[in-house]
Amino acid sequence: MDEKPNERGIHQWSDISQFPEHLTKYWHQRYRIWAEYNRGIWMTEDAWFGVTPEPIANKIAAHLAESAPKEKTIIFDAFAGVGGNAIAFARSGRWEQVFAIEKDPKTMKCAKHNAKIYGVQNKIVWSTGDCFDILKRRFAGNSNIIIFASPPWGGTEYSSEDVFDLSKMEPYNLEKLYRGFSKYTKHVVLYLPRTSDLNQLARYATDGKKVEVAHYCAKGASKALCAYYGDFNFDVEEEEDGGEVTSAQSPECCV
Ligand code: MGP
Repeated sequence: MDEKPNERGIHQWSDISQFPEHLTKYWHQRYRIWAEYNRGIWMTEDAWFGVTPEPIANKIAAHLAESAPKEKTIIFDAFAGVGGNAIAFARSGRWEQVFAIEKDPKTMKCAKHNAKIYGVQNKIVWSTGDCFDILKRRFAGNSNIIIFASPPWGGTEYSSEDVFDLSKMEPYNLEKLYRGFSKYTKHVVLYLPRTSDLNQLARYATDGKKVEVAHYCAKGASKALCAYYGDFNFDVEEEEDGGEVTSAQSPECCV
């Protein structure tokens, strides 16, 4: 795709010599992050560590497609970033509507462009703004929605502690996220650090219900986890897809 970004802060890096040095490790992962990277993916600097790598985004989309109650037809990606998850949701074909919300207009431009590369730009409803405001304006009283959120974790320092304290996550901690989203639906999926404190996650389980936590792994190591709140049915047989992404549920956090 030939379209070039013409705005400061939006990049289409095609050569390591122009690439920010502090992000070099992500340059080497670029084809694992975007299989179609060479077709002209647009990125911001921060997007390199926040975007969900494509095989993981596809795996999460497949899990959601299989496990969400059939009557739920709308998926709301609260922090769409440069589009990784929303593109995967749209490509899964499971949803009548995929909403992608992003606060930063430049990041949003990247997401729309990247969705065009994957042929799904028109299958996504895009909104630039604060996800909590948009939920309030458009989704009060809507019962068909599943909320997926891959929030900022406060930068790349999240792995400096053995256990990540979700009460300290910036700018939105677990309390703010869960309380903010659960006003609209009990089906809330959070993409969080692999080292997240599972006891903190378990505190938000509704009485007598489990919280399913799945680790999403690449090359044998967890990259991140998803906490699934609500009635997701994971009792279905998982198909072996032969890919390099695996997931493992963590029964120890079920309550
Ligand atoms: P990472 O820890 O920055 O890189 O991100 P890496 O190389 O996988 O880790 P290392 O320890 O093996 O060197 C791992 C994954 O976490 C990324 O691919 C993103 O999907 C996710 N991720 C990282 N950060 C800092 C964020 C964030 O702030 N928000 C979200 N939603 N995801 C993040």
